[in-house]
Amino acid sequence: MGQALRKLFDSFFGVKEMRVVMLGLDAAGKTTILYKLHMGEVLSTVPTIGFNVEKVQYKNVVFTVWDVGGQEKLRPLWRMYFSNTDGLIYVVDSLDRERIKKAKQEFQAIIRDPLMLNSVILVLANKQDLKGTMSPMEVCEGLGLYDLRNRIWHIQGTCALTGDGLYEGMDWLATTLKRLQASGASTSVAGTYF
Ligand SMILES: Nc1nc2c(ncn2[C@@H]2O[C@H](COP(=O)(O)OP(=O)(O)OP(=O)(O)O)[C@@H](O)[C@H]2O)c(=O)[nH]1
Ligand SMILES: [Mg+2]
Repeated sequence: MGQALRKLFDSFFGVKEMRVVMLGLDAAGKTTILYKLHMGEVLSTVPTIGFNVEKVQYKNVVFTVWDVGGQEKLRPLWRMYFSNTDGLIYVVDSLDRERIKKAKQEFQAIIRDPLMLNSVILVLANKQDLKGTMSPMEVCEGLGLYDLRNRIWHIQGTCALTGDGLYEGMDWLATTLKRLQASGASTSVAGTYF
């Protein structure tokens, strides 16, 4: 189908395209999540140097998801992916209590960046299958989500290996972005979590 015809077809059926950037410390599970969403499979991953990008369709929203490597030396490059971003997916390894402060510091720097002020925020408290993990509520406290003002955010517990919670998270993102687009509003409500 030609590009113009595809656009007409998509707008007729209400298909929206959204750009999402997925960030988080190294080994949080970002690449595993991307391919679980894209292919429905768990691929064996190596630490990402650079980025992966895939289209993920959920209901009538097509997300272009950028998954960017989270190693310390790569984090200064995150900013390169901030422009025109509708949503941030921030992935946390919920077992990694030692680095929750670091995860908070990086998270707060991202969301305060001028290019990210209008992005809605989905936090995935990943690896919920492991024993001794922080609950989504603990991750919420750890990142300082409760203190955010004038931002739209949501936290979701996930297990990338089984896919648990991933579709609930994408559902929130799709519904929220569509609602915002329809109202032409910018971000100005408090968060939700479960
Ligand atoms: N038990 C468990 N392991 C997971 C889960 N998600 C990811 N992993 C494992 O965590 C490790 C790191 O996953 P990646 O997806 O490569 O992590 P990443 O966030 O992309 O890391 P970088 O590319 O270095 O930023 C892999 O061994 C995954 O199999 C999960 O929900 N539960
Ligand atoms: Mg990766």
